[in-house]
Amino acid sequence: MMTVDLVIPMLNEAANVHSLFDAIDALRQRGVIRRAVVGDNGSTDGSPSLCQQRGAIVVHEPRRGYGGACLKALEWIDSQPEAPDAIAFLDADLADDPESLPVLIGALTEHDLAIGCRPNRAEPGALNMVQRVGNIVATSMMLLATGTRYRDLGPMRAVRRDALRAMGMIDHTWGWTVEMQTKAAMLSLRTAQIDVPYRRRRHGRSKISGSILGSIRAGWKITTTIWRVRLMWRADSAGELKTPPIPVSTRIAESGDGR
Ligand SMILES: Nc1nc2c(ncn2[C@@H]2O[C@H](COP(=O)(O)OP(=O)(O)OP(=O)(O)O)[C@@H](O)[C@H]2O)c(=O)[nH]1
Ligand SMILES: [Mg+2]
Repeated sequence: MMTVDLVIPMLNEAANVHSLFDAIDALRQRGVIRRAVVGDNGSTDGSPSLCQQRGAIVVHEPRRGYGGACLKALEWIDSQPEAPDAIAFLDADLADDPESLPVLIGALTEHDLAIGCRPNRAEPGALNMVQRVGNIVATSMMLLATGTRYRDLGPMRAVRRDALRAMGMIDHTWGWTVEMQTKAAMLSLRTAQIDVPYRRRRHGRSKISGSILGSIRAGWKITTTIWRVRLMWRADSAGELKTPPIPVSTRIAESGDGR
């Protein structure tokens, strides 16, 4: 069985912490994940201490940004004696169902990366028009840049530790998910795209898609990250690139209640 650590980037999510950790505790008890590591960016609503009370490791990244918080959590994991076999990523707002994680993690027996894809099973309103169009634009760009056809940039995902190491992730911003996917394509990693349920956030404030400015900023970061990685990154750590990339497989998640 794989040892999996869960990384949760979080900013001011106090209203979601208890429900989130109820779900995480259930996963921990079933041995799906070993521990949760929260990457915080100076939340002011008490969410870090709530997470600690619920048994999470909380690391603080002073520089604001989604990717930076993930990197800080990964740095902590790397500093620990027993490295995990894989890392899972989950947003804190419960828009993704943590109960989908076992399916994503299970896919790592045959894949290096498993991405939770939202569009097919999103409840009405969970992905707004800007997000849906943005998804199409970003996945089209990744197709153009790498030859790999992705269906989503969903934040919930699981990746084998060795694959993540080969990617040498650096993005501190909303470019995090596309950096991972563009590099996965350039490394010809085995990637599973698995449909997962997705719902509107019920509590707390949106930091990206809820505002026009946030969406524009994220869109800019996503676009520039795809091309920067494609044009400037060399997959040195994994040896030479194989072309064309292997096809990305598509599977339908069996779990989740369709929320
Ligand atoms: N550490 C850290 N976490 C962040 C930051 N911005 C957002 N987050 C977290 O990243 C996740 C995604 O942010 P959301 O606000 O849900 O963004 P979104 O999914 O576009 O918006 P919703 O439609 O409201 O879900 C959540 O867990 C946030 O708490 C940040 O700057 N730093
Ligand atoms: Mg969200």
